Amino acid sequence: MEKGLIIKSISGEYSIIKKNQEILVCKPRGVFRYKNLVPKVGDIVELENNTIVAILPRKNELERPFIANVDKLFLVFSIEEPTFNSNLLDRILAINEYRNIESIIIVTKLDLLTDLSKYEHFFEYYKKIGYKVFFSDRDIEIIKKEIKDSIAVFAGQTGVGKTTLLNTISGLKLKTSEVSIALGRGKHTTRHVELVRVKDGWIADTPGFGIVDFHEIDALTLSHSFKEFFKYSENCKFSKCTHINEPNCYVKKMVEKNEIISSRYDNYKLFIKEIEETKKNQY
Ligand SMILES: Nc1nc2c(ncn2[C@@H]2O[C@H](COP(=O)(O)OP(=O)(O)O)[C@@H](O)[C@H]2O)c(=O)[nH]1
Ligand SMILES: [Mg+2]
Ligand SMILES: [Zn+2]
Repeated sequence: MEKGLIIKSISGEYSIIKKNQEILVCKPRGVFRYKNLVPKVGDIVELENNTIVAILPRKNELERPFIANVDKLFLVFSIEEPTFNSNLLDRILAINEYRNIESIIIVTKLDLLTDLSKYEHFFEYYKKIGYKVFFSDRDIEIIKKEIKDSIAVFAGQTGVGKTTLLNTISGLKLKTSEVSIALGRGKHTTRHVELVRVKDGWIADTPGFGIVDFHEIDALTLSHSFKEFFKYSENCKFSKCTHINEPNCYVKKMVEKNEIISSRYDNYKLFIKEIEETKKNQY
């Protein structure tokens, strides 16, 4: 049976690259529609006479962007234009921990700042707790290496510089947006997803971060989705400590000792509140 990787989908037609690098445009077998099976970019599929006859089991899948088998999610954040938002960063990191998808942070537009020291200290913390952090002005080669042999996705707010980065990395000349337009209203956010070849890997440029609320996540799960909190929680008095009001909480102690960066604990408390509010509204 022939196999291939879906690299693009346009209105029900899929571009599929085979092992021999040949690219075919195929449709799924009619029965897929009855089974409610929709092939996604990133899927490995089986082909018969230019028709998709089976989708191989997925390692993971996302709804927004509509993509499967993501190895690495690059979270692209600019320092300015748009202004860096730590709430959004901690939110997406936690959601990806929950979804079991590797997050890699890329920071752009450092040239818009004169004093970087505050941010360097801040991002050192994320490195310390186990995330890779790259800067677009100096780490292009490392980013390329990360993409090798992977399906990677660039996610981030409009205007942070995703397409600019993709062009630098791939040598393509995809259209970037003016900051004023990118940050303004009226720019359509497309759901179109396409994998672009970079060295021996694939990368998709996508608008936004997809799901950014905690509708599936409860307080305890959230506490486990903050990597370092989970590690420290071994030393909390209660095994199901959510690090809010419980006595003898080791996480709170680490916040007091500045071992945990305070912005991250503050964001955590806001998320816990958000989860509790959602729960209240459900009853
Ligand atoms: N100053 C500065 N501007 C940048 C940088 N990267 C991208 N831009 C600009 O930011 C705007 C939006 O970039 P774009 O790549 O379209 O962002 P996207 O919406 O995330 O794809 C464009 O005007 C880019 O030229 C950077 O590192 N520094
Ligand atoms: Mg773009
Ligand atoms: Zn605790």
